[in-house]
Amino acid sequence: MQFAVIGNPIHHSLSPILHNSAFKSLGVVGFYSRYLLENPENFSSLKNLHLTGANITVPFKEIAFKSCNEVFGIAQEIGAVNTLVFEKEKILGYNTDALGFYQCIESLNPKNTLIIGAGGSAKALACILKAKGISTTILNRSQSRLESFIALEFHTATFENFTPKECFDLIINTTPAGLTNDSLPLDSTLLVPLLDSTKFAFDLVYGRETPFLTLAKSLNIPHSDGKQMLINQAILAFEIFMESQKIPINKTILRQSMQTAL
Ligand code: DHK
Repeated sequence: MQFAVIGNPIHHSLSPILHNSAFKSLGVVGFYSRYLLENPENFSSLKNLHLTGANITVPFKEIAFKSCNEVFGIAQEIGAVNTLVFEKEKILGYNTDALGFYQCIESLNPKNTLIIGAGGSAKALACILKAKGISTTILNRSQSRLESFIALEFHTATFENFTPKECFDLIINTTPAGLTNDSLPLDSTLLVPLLDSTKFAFDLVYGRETPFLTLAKSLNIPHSDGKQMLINQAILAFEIFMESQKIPINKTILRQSMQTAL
């Protein structure tokens, strides 16, 4: 069985380490690699790779959604998938980012959250938070990207018109600010008071401390990067892959293996 994570760029992805470690620990014969897809128009050509399943990352989660014959669970509302199963005639789509994220913050029991950014990841987080009954506000630079959140009845604001009337239990940065540069996702005059009054700061970026997390740290706010979310979504995706092939697995071994792989 061959699997891959597909995106552009893709060289940074840690998914092969996670999944190949699970194959080894479970004694399942399978191999997971990275695949750089340069042109989104070639998305349908992925069928020719004869993969059993795949994970999809930036910027193809929405186009992957559209290429599916069937989409399951919360992915239907999100409009983006990160996990595909290739059947003979069909592509099945799932979103494990949403639950993978929620598992990270569940124990914090937040009543309200602020999401910075309005891309595909923000949508996944917003939808699962809503499904769990947690009030969520989306804050973004431009109005245009907020429209799909407004259609789903989220509270939204642009950086320009945001006047916070409440403290947020949890603030999440979903923008790539700090991934390839040293910028904050939001001007510090707005961000500092927001972070200073929150209970927890979460950044989806993993592998480096972003200025957003450095700021949270300097304000003594508990915080976390995106590493645990990456592990959680991979565990959930691996379970889907194995279920699709009717291969029973020991979930404790799977969890231990991925948890210690990075
Ligand atoms: C990144 C994501 O956002 C996930 O949705 C994919 C991946 C895997 C990565 O390998 O970086 O499933």
